[in-house]
Amino acid sequence: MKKFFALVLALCMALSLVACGGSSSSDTTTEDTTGDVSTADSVEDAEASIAEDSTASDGELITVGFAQVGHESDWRTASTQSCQDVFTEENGYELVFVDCDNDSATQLEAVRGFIQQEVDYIIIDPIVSTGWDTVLTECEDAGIPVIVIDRTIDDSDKYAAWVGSNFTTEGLAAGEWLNAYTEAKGIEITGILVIEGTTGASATLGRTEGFQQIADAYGWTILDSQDGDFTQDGGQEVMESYCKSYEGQFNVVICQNDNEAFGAMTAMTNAGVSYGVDGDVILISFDACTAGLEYVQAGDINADFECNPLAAPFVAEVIEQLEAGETPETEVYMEEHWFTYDDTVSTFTVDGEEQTVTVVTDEVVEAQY
Ligand code: GZL
Repeated sequence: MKKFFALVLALCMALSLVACGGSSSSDTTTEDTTGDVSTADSVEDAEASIAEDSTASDGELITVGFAQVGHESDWRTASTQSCQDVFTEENGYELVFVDCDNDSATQLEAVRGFIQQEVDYIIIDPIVSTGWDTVLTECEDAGIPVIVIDRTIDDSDKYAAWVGSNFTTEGLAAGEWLNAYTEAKGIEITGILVIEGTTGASATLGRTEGFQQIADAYGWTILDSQDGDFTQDGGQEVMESYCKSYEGQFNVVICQNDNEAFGAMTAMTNAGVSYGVDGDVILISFDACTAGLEYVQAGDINADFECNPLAAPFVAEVIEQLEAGETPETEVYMEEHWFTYDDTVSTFTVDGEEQTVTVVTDEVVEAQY
């Protein structure tokens, strides 16, 4: 949309110059709207940077089309809110938001709609990691930069940057923590059940891959691994089926996000299966949303491996860099923490790198997204 205003403005200037007998110039000077451009090392830095540099080169609002996965989880709500808080008119943006309701066809349609609307930038959180090259080529042909957040696109590199998390590391961390915890507690793992996220989502693929690597390394038995679609209902449905099919055969449940864990807790309670720090089943989750940390603090979830949803300030930094003609980092990784009920395991290693845990307290819960 900015391009449209710039064209109209240039035409008006040309006409006014001709009308005044002056010569018109086809060159337009682009004021450099930003001074220092740095990759934010904290949300606060990024937000401060937005406040300073948020106008487009021609002073018009920067229109941003955002094709969001859906509204399936607390994590997703926080991710959407982060974008709505950053891409405001006050910060120099017009946000065109589409909730794609976990439907890939809808998401592709939304991106094509942004192209037709001639937005200035497109943000995509891809529901699944494949099927993207055609539409990203259309964005490239339209001259609209794409920024990918959170989940990854694995069949095309036609985007300016990706801001998100290392899902495989999250899976590795969960596995290594589980090994350290069961060793410290003298627990023998009899069987593991996994409730996966949405099939084909890179978050699912990465967490599954990372945890499977550790399970293979320690010779653990994963009895089953089914799709819970990152929802509470999905987690409950899969866990209900597991409680029937694997009664008495498992003492570890891995849920690939908090909302699945909430559903799994309901199913295990209904089936008379105890879980958590004082239960028969060790319950591990991912995301570490506020509600998830409350369950960790209560001892119902043994450990919660964070996936940070607050990407928007870093996306805005990328847009400011592009506006200034700079080349952004192609990958920006979010900072993440591993949360536990207590410090039975205070440190452990992942790929030889020491990891620390954060014991959940009232202050930790209060500060979470
Ligand atoms: C992970 C994100 C996942 C969360 C779920 O980065 O894509 O999708 O783990 C969400 O809560 O549904």
